[in-house]
Amino acid sequence: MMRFLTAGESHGRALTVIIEGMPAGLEVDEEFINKRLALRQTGYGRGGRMKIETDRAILTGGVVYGKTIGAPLSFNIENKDHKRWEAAFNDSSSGEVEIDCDSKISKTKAQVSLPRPGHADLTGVMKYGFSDIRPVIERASARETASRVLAGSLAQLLLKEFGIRTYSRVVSIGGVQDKTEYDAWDLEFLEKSSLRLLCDPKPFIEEIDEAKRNGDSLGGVVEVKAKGLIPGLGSYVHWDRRLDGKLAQAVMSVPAIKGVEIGLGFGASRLPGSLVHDQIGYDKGYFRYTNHAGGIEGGITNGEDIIIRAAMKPIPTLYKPLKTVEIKTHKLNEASIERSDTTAVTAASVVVEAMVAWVLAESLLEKFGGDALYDIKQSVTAYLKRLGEI
Ligand code: EPS
Repeated sequence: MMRFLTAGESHGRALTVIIEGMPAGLEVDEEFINKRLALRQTGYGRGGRMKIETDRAILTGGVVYGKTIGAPLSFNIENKDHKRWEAAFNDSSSGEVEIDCDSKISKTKAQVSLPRPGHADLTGVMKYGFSDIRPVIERASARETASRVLAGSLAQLLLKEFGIRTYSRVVSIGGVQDKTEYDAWDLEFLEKSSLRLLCDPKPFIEEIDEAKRNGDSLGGVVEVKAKGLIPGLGSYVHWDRRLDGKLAQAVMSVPAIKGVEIGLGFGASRLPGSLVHDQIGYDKGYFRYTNHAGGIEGGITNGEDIIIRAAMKPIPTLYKPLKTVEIKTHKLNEASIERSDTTAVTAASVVVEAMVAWVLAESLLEKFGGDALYDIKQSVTAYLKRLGEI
């Protein structure tokens, strides 16, 4: 079984990732991993923090001679901003210490007592019994998504060995939408786009600038595509083995994601069956004339591309704050302002792709599992022979 655990706070010393279940013999391409981490840091509309951090994977276990050895893999990602927060983390006065932030709020106490609507601030304080929101912010922060991209990049390296590749793009930010169809992706254009868009970014940049001027924030929609799928990953035999269900859970677990669609998604509910279901053809293997199902039928990959979209809500920190209640006095007030991004939809596209890659790698190992990459390749070859695909 594959799984990964993450630890670490947004301004703590480092993030830690432990990845279990990777077969032995996989080449760990650190340059690729670091490229994915760097990609997550991009995107017009991010705040000051990304100028401080340069996320890099520090390998601490599980690799010998550049390859996995079947043991857990472990990595750290340094938080450069920790320097500024070290005193607060060691502070026994629980948040009275001042932090020198390089943002609009120059000196601030670590302590936070005005929960931001839409954030984990209030639910976290209630659940864990804190008298200060700081401990909640630190772990609930989307900084943790750097760890997910790291784990996802290992999954991508494994998938590549089987010819399976994942891609991601931004579909909309706020009210501005890219109308490009999923089968018209220009990957070269996409890789050069600062917002991970397939179209002209100008209206998107204007939308972000306006939100920033208004002290507001923006959400959006991202889309992930996986190509080269082996038919037969996932299963219909039990609810927790359905691949669409697993993907939805993994994608929904990304902070701020509020909706997930596969293939036509909600659109399928508005059309008759004759326009929804993908007709079947055969040419040295089965294929579908369309891909409205988004590559999954009966909870199982059918070999077509997986298409999955996720809707991200706007970031809860607003420079023009919403109403809230102070947690000690219960007096009405305005929510706290933490340094934040106007939008992070571009980053979310990379994170969602990482989670999709993770679930696909997990499903691949579930079907063809083995301790060594060589054994898994043998199983896949035998299976594809049985299907008549090789
Ligand atoms: C985040 C707040 C900001 C973001 C952060 C997520 O960080 P800070 O509080 O240090 O300004 O930049 O995102 C990251 C650090 C990251 O790596 O993506 C939050 O509250 O979720």
